[in-house]
Amino acid sequence: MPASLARYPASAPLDHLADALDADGALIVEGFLAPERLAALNADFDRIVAGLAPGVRHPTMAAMEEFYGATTVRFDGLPAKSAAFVEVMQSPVLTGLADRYLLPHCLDYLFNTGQFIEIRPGETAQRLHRDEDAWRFGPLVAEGPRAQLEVEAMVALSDFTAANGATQVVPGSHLWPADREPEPAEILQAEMPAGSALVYLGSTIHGGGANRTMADARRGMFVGYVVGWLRTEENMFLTVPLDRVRGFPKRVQELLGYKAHRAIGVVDVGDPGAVLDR
Ligand SMILES: O=C(O)CCC(=O)C(=O)O
Ligand SMILES: [Fe+2]
Repeated sequence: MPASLARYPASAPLDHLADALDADGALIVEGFLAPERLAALNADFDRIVAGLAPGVRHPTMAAMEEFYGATTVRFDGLPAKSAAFVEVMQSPVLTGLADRYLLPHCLDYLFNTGQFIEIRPGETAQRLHRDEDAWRFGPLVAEGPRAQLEVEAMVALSDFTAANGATQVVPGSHLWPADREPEPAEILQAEMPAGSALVYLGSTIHGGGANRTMADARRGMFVGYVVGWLRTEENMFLTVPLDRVRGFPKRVQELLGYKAHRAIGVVDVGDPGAVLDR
């Protein structure tokens, strides 16, 4: 296991990023956001976060409420809330990696969820997990080596430090059997400056860190893609109003679900994109 996560500039060849992801299941892309885009995202989100309380506002079950944190502010629907976010969704680094890891297993992938995640002082460490476990329902999904389902990034919108809740990651865990638990020495933290991104696979063990500071909120943004035959975690059809979708580039419309995966996701047994012309 490496003592630290591999770090590459956003301009690095995709092959180098993929080599690191193959080996460790995670890496840090430095300078993922240009400074102007980082500032635009923070300005868009500042307006929203000011009016939101921490914790889950409409819980579905106690386990998820605990998972999402008591002093963490989270919201989704980001494509409708920030034009800069719509640009991030089309990032050549993330879509290039999604092409590489997901297209072998599907006709096209979908945008799974975008989440603003601000871990505030006093938050405890999130349970370590694999994001792809969202789709693991007992015997329905086999254990062991399997197709990659997700490519994801946790983008730092503020500096991520060990003390303020930088994401915990277990390099190499994307290759482990499902029941292997990490030893404390196998868990690293993705410390990185604002604008950098932790890129990882759906099979990599990770979790939000504890915020042990008095006043330093850790602000991150989750951006993830999933094979097109799974139901997305975020219900994009409800979080992004149709009128906003109509104004997006065609590729973004497709990523939000306005494209059929063969017989899945159809409208009137045909192309769901047709509803955008109505
Ligand atoms: O906030 C973080 O650093 C990670 C959050 C996470 O892994 C999740 O909510 O699934
Ligand atoms: Fe996660």
